[in-house]
Amino acid sequence: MLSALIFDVDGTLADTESVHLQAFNHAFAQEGLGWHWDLAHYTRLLDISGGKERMLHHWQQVNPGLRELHSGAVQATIDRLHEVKTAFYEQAVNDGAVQLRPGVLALLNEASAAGLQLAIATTTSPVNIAALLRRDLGVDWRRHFRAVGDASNAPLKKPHPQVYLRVLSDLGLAAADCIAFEDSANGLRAARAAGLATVITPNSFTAHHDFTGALRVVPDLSDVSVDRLREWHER
Ligand code: XBP
Ligand code: MG
Repeated sequence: MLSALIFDVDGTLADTESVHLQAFNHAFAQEGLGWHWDLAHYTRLLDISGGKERMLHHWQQVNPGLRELHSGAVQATIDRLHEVKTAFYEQAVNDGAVQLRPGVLALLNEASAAGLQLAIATTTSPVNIAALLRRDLGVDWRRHFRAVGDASNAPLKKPHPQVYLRVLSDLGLAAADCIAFEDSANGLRAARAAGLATVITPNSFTAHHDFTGALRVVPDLSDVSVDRLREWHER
C-alpha cells in the first residue's frame, strides 16, 4: 500500500539549476579562476551529481595532466570554491530567486493530510534544502519530512542508490510502498536501483534525458493528486 512519497530537490521540488550555475560562476570569479560555465556546458556537466564532484570533473577536463588531482591542495581549493558557491546560492534563494515548481506545495500538503509519510532524497547540500523549503514551509519545514537524505549523510551520489536506500531505511518502509519523484536520468537510475517506482517531472536541463523505466513522465505535479498516485501505484 502506498505509504510514502520521496522527493528529489534540485529540478524536482524547484527549478534550481540556473541559480546553482550562477553560484558556481560567482565562486570561480571570486577565486580568480578563469573558469566560466555557460548553459550548454553546465547542462552536460549535470551528468555529474554533486557540486564538488562536478568541479573536480571539470578540473580533470581542463587539466588532463594534473597529477595531484586528488592531492590536499586540489581538494582544499574545491572545498573553498564550494563554500563560496553554497553561500551565494543560499543568499540567492533567501532573496527569492527560486520558487517551488507547480503542484509541489499542494501535493506535499495533500499527502500529509492523507497520512502519507514525506521524505527527501537529494545529492545537494543540507544548506540548500533548508534555504529552499523554509520559504514555503516555514523555519520548522523539517517536521514535515520523516526522513532527509542529502550530501551530508549519503556521500555516494546519484545514480548510486545510496541516498534512496538510506531514506527507505530511515522510513522503515519497503520500496514497494513508496513512490519517488525525480527530474533527471541519474535520479531515475538511483531510485530504480533502490526498487522505487518513480514519477519524472523533466525541466529544461533534463528534457532530453532517457526516462525509460519511469512510472510516469509528467510536465509538472499540477495534476498529480494522491488518488492518482495510488491508482498508478496499484496498477
Ligand atoms: C542536483 C545536484 C546538486 C546540485 C548542486 O541534486 O546534483 O549537485 O546540482 O548542489 P538533486 P551542490 O539530487 O537534488 O537533483 O553544489 O550542493 O551539490
Ligand atoms: Mg534533481
